[in-house]
Amino acid sequence: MNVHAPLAPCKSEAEFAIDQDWAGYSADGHRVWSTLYERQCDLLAPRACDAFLKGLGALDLNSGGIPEFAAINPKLESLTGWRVIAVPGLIPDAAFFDLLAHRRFPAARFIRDPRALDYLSEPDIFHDVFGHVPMLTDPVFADYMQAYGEGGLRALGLDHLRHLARLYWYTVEFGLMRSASGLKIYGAGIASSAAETVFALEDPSPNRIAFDMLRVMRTRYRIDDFQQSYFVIPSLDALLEATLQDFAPVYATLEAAHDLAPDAVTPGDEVLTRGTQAYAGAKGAAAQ
Ligand code: HBI
Ligand code: FE
Repeated sequence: MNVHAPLAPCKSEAEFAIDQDWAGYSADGHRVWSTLYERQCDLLAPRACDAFLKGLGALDLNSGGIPEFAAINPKLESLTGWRVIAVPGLIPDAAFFDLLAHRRFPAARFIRDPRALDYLSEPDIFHDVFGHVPMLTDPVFADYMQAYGEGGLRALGLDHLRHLARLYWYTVEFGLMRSASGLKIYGAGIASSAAETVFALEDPSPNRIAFDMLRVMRTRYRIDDFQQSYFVIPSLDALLEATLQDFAPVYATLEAAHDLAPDAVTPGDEVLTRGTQAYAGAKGAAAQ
């Protein structure tokens, strides 16, 4: 990818991009960002992967509270050709995949309420920008995200969207990675959550299982609480390589394979940690 090539026009950007309206943020909104930013930087320093920390250092995401996309995009584009665009909220899958395929990351522009720092009904700008954008400065992950978008566009016509969504969920959102100093975080859903940053690495409750493309695509996920299983990649290169394979045989196998529950452990798994599921059990009991 020649990062200096002009970005191809993208119809979904024309259709869904809105103005970030940075001048419209309140002092409270900027304060919420800075509070979340400082808390997560402390928690992630020993827990995030090198690519995330390097990306955070390369981008100035807290100079005056909420970052202005027009101010961070030149640096991001110079590193990997990616840019962040403001969108009204969750957009249709086809548009989402089209944006990723053109190295445009769609981000919400609203920030959460100061009275609900730890609860989100849908991704806000802190999740989308602090959680996702630092990894987009890494050339290998940047290629993975574009390959994911291209794969998503192909999957749309093949009725395999739910499998692609699981791949996104268990890597881009909730992925863990091996490192010389233990497991590290690269998933945005973890990196933007104070409690899950600690839970994902240190709590005995969840399973931690070596990443396998087919296994991840068969595994259902929770959207309303901490994950019951986390999948661990050996490296970003390995993740990219897994995505550049021909998916046809994977899809053929998926046709004949039944889905797996979020807490499942199967005989073929390389289990790093077999979780107690105590957290989910206690929550489940409480939910009755
Ligand atoms: N839209 N803005 C936005 N952000 C997302 O993360 C997003 C989306 N639409 C669809 C979507 N994610 C999911 O279907 C992905 O798992 C594919
Ligand atoms: Fe996200």
